Amino acid sequence: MSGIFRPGIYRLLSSSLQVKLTPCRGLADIPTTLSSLPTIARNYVKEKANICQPDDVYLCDGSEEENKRFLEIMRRAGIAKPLRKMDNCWLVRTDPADVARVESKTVISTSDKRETVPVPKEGVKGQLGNWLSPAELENALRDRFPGCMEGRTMYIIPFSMGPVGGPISKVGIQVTDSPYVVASMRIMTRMGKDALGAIQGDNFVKCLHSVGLPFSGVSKPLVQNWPCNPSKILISHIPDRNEIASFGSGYGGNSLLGKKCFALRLGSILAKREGWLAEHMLILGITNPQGKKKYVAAAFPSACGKTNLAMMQPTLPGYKVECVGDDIAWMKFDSEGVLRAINPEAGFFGVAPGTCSHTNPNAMKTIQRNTIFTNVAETDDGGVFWEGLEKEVDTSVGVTSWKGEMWTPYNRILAAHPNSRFCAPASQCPSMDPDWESPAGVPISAIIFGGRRPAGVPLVFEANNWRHGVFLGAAMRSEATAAAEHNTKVIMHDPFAMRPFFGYNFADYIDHWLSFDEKPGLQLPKIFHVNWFRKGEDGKFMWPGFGENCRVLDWICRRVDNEDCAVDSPIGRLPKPNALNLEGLDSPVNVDALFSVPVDFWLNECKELETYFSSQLNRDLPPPVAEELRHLGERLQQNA
Ligand code: GTP
Ligand code: SPV
Ligand code: MN
Repeated sequence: MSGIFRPGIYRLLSSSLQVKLTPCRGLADIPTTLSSLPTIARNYVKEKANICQPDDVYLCDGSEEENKRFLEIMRRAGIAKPLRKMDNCWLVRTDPADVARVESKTVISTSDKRETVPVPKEGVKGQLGNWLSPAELENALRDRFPGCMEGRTMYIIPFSMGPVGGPISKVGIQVTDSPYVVASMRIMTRMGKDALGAIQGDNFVKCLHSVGLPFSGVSKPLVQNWPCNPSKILISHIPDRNEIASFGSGYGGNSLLGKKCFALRLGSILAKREGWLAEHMLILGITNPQGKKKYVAAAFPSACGKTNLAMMQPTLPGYKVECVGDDIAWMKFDSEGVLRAINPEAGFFGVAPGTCSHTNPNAMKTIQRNTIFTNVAETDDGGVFWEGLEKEVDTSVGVTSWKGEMWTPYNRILAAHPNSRFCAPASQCPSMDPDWESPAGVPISAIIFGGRRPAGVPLVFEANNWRHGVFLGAAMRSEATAAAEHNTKVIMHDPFAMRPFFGYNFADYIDHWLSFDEKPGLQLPKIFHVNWFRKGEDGKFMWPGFGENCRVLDWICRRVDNEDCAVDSPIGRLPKPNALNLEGLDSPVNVDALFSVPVDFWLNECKELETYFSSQLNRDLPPPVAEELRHLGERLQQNA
């Protein structure tokens, strides 16, 4: 490939591999060496530097001191602003054209298309991932990366997903030209020297990222000082080479490549190959007043409540909820047949709006220091603000919106972008589980699926068995949110909360989940479905949610212990009357309405699922799922 690109920068190819950083970039006189990189890693970095033509190359050690320098560089460049009211907290505002994941520009490239996406019915556009042929991808990369880092520094980030050296953990190297990405990766992953020590041979995932705007290519002023190249965004995955290449966006899931790209898309492929699960799930531990503790994992689509549930402060007296992870779970059955889960991340990249001391006190405590805020509003006294903080922030001091406009409670503009985020170290969360960094993971007793369903779907129900539970995952639907580029309020299919994150053909993914049913000796977790978002005729949520969700977790744990507190319904097992502990609720809930299973609604849901499966998966649909759908229809007919 090298012949295609401009010749490499000589310093990189010099025998000593000493790279001196240019003073104008702010890292004056700090020599860095690539010789500590193992050969394959070094060759990868050299190859990418050759292509991208950065001014400098800098290998990150992950130290506190280094981090300070990066933040200072960003401050001087006007990319990040210190929030003086808080402790080492920073505000970053992006170009409004770069505020969320871009699913339409996210692709996976394999030689066999069917390996990556199901074949939809003729004339139907597939919604389960975007495939690109290797030749098309090569053209797309060649059109973007050559020279793209001109005038910038290329940072090399060795990182580990999961505790360094753990049996379930994996390592990666990300090269990027964004100091924002470096500072964020330092929070979200175990980054630096230790991770570098775990890189051997080609055991690492290769991640290339560029904001896609060479210095000399900047012809007009940057919007909010945020370099990006929205019209050329491409987030690509090459499973056969364990490679990721992302161009044009600096935002979250597009640029922090350890997260969705590695831990979910490539992760799910590795998981399938090696017999484990890489899922878009939170992990939490719940202890009841008798001191009995259980861990559960829950998959909700983006911006549907994972972080809030993971950090919840239970309202029921005597209960304790502790957080292992808020977004991603890597889970493996151990030699005893117990499903063990780790959180591969080290930080939270959480939705800011809606977060407040009432809904998520643990998050509020977590984000008071060492936190990077993106696209939130700023108060004149150096604090942060967003929708949901009206009662606890003094806005009379003046508020500047995420776009830099003057905000007042009356001028009808948004203070924060709906997908604005905080990026904070997990270790700062007061409710972290003592075992959250246990390399072997925590034992999972229940798996929960859920989504935003304004109508028809009860607060909680239990799957009849593993196979039915897999069907529930495949049948997940949810109102769209601001986490990606979709219009809100549309009810979208989001199977397993993984629709944007499947690394391979969804039909094979279902088969993988089903396969655990046939393996002897596994202690399969019970599977549940929850919905915090059912609305009444008044348009208001029927369930108070947040800390009150512990009542649902309590019922789930009692079912795991086989307590006789459930009753059959056509869609699965519902709590028996009075089985859900509602004692001490602030205001009464309409239990009948919250748990009703309207037959017409569900018959319609069956029809919708039938259309979805047959149009999207067509002949790839695993027969057990088709059968579960048929059985659901039959049970509903018997109740009609
Ligand atoms: P990603 O980080 O995008 O994966 O999102 P997430 O699944 O972690 O969602 P998060 O917990 O950040 O919640 C998203 C939004 O839903 C926030 O505005 C929350 O305030 C709101 N939310 C979370 N839990 C509940 C709940 O139990 N009830 C209600 N009504 N809203 C909730
Ligand atoms: C999600 O969208 O599910 C997120 C945020 O967790 S991002 O990191 O941008 O993907
Ligand atoms: Mn998420």
